[in-house]
Amino acid sequence: MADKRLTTSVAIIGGGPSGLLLSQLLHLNGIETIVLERRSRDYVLSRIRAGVLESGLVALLEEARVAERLHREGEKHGGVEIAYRGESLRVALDELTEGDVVTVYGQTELTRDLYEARDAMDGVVIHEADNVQLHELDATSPFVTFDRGGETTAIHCDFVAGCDGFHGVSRSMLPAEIIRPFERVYPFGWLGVLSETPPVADELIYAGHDRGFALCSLRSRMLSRYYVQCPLEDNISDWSDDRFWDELRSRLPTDVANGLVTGPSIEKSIAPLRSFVCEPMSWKRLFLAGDAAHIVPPTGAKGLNLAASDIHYLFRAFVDFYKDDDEGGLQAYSEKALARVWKAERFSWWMTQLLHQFPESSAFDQRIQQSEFDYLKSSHAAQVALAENYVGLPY
Ligand code: RFL
Ligand code: PHB
Repeated sequence: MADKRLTTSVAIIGGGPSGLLLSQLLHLNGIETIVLERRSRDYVLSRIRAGVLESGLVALLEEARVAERLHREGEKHGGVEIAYRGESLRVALDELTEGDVVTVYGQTELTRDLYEARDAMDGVVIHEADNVQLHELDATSPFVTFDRGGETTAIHCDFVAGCDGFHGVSRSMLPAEIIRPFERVYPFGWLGVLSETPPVADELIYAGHDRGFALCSLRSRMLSRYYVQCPLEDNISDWSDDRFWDELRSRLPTDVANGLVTGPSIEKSIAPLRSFVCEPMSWKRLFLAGDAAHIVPPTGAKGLNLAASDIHYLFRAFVDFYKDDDEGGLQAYSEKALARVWKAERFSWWMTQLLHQFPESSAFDQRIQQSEFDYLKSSHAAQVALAENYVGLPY
């Protein structure tokens, strides 16, 4: 039995970007939500993750009225560089896509903006909610329970949005007989370093090299984000700052490596790489969005952007339901979201195949990878395909 009872329209599990954005958009449309987050706010804001935003996500943040700082501090990038075994290609995103660009702005900052917007509207976000459980999702009035400060609370609602990331509880509520998971686990991870140094280049550089993949990214003119592919078994303690910088340098084109400014790392972490899709993305009164439903390897910069397109479809479906009594959007949600998800899965898988060293790769695989890059370098059509996927396919 619960000690306390709350009611809302949509209970949202997870206070990451998906959950906060959904909550903000619904609130602006007069629909009540309660967000339940397992961690503290500081913990959520200490996670360093995505950095590249598609224009569809930027438009959604504008609609959510949280884009002011992003427009002030974010950087618009009209190109990215792809380097491969000593050769380089700049892909002119804007020219190849009739003017579309990406915006470089950290997920941490975006999440902070969303929290501030939720605070300003007195949105309810409950942190450190333990033992979150979902009940009676197949009835018209489901409820969610959680423990906090020695008390159990029940939230009665119309719908539950599972925005609780890959390791959340929501996905496990889909019955075994209807859920179909699709997965590829890659035999390596990414070691990421954040440093208060000027970025080595104005645009992102993705580099494929015999020693493995490397990425030069940034957060601002004085904050750089770099990654190198590393074995899955590696620990952070295996990687001193010096070892990281030496490894990064060895994988970059010489002129880039020579310009690299190094400094102490202010964050260092290892992330495994995975492709994953859960079909369907909804069941009865439960709707999954973001990493709760799918994971992409970060090579295509698509994870956060896919979370945004899910939220775009889901929030509109809820508005149709509450304003016009129209359930069509909710019924079509899974199919609509999955159509876009699979295209981003394909692109992320392709970028990963193109630029990483796979331990099991044969001489044949190596030649195919080289010819993939050669084709990209020589073909306008191949560059258009990369550009239109990188800036984001339409919603
Ligand atoms: P999140 O961010 O994981 O948030 C889920 C939240 O749910 C909470 N939670 C629970 N709350 C209550 N009860 C439970 N039982 C719960 N279980 C979990 C968690 O604490 C968390 O706060 O998922 P969300 O909101 O769907 O957002 C997805 C994005 O975070 C993710 O896709 C991106 O970060 C992926 N990603 C990138 N995406 C991009 O679009 N562009 C990029 O450049 C990019 N780079 C990256 C990335 C992810 C990376 N890592 C570390 C995986 C680079 C890296 C290195
Ligand atoms: C980042 O800046 O963290 C970042 C950028 C591009 C990616 C992945 C991560 O593809």
